[in-house]
Amino acid sequence: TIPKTQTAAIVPHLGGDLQIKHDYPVVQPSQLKPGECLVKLECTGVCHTDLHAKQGDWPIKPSVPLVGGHEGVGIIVAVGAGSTEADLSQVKLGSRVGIKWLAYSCLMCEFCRKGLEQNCEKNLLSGYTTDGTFCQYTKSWLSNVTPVPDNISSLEAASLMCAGVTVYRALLNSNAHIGDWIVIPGSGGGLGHLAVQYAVSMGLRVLAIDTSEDKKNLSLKLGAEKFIDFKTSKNLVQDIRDATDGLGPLAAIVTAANPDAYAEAIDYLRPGGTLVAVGLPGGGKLAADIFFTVFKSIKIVGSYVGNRQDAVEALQIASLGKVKTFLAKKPLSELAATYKGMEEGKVVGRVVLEIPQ
Ligand code: 8ID
Ligand code: ZN
Repeated sequence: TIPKTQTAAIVPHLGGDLQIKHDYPVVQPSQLKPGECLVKLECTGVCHTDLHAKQGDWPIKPSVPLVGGHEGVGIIVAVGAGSTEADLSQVKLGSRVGIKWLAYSCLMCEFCRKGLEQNCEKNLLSGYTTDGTFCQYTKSWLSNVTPVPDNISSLEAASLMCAGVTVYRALLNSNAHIGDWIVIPGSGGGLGHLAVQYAVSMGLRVLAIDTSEDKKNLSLKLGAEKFIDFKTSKNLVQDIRDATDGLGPLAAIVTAANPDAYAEAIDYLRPGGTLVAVGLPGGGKLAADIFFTVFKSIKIVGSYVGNRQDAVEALQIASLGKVKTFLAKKPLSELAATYKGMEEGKVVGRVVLEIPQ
């Protein structure tokens, strides 16, 4: 039976403090429309995006009261009456599924037809414009949840739903090929540590950039060939070039929530190289030197999460044992402390919260 109320972490208003509520309403099965489902969550990753949402520091604001979270894994416990055979062709009642940032996209518009579901004008964003995964039960959409392969635990699958999908798509957008050098600023964080692994499994050579011994050790353990500490480097451009055959990396996948991490990319990239913008510091500006962008034939690409197929592929690669989330498991009640750790740059890899059952 589905309870009427649940425990949920709520941000009551923009920039407000997080509250754990025990009487937040549960969407009842009878309220589900065709194509919708109710997911009983087991766990959820905490993405830096959730912190941006809580702080309201992006130009597009989240809806409040906000139930954040968009890296959830759980079981479909109810399906909207009238859901079609097509709705139920990939998942059904009882399926273990992942909930990603893109909770809903119409699948019919020009952007959806082109595979740019991220840019669907009717989209709903989990933990931003529709209730997310920092709760026990959340409404989702059969067309957009992702089936989780049996051999990946829910804890390990959770962060693949945002961090994993996003960096997998970003690497595809980088056009880097086997044997190419790429640089990953933010390599010790949630997105970055997964980016290192997807990159290595693509045959890329990884120069990792972050700060602290822990993040250095993790980056190297996960397959980065070299590491540079951005806080201690005296000349980052020179150090990056020196570390990559003197010519610079073919691509930079910037996963840091910090505009500084973008600042010198045009200078250190190899001619013909690609800057892939992933990290989303609120209000950040890309200051690219036009002359050298042209003169070096540089490409600048924005990469925004991934579509349904990207999610399936990102999980598939993990299912083959090539990528594993480095995570600290904590209770939902630790969400506020996790945000604090993230602000201070102390979270290595990901924090994944267990949902009270
Ligand atoms: O679709 C997208 N583009 C997408 C999807 C998901 C998340 C974008 N994001 C955004 C988030 O909103 C956030 O702005 O990516 C950014 C990183 O998210 P995250 O990986 O969840 O954050 P984290 O775990 O805090 O890791 C960030 C790492 O960056 C390092 C930090 O030390 C940390 O390890 N870092 C920073 I801050 N400044 C750096 C710098 N100048 C840096 N590393 C290298 N150089
Ligand atoms: Zn995210």
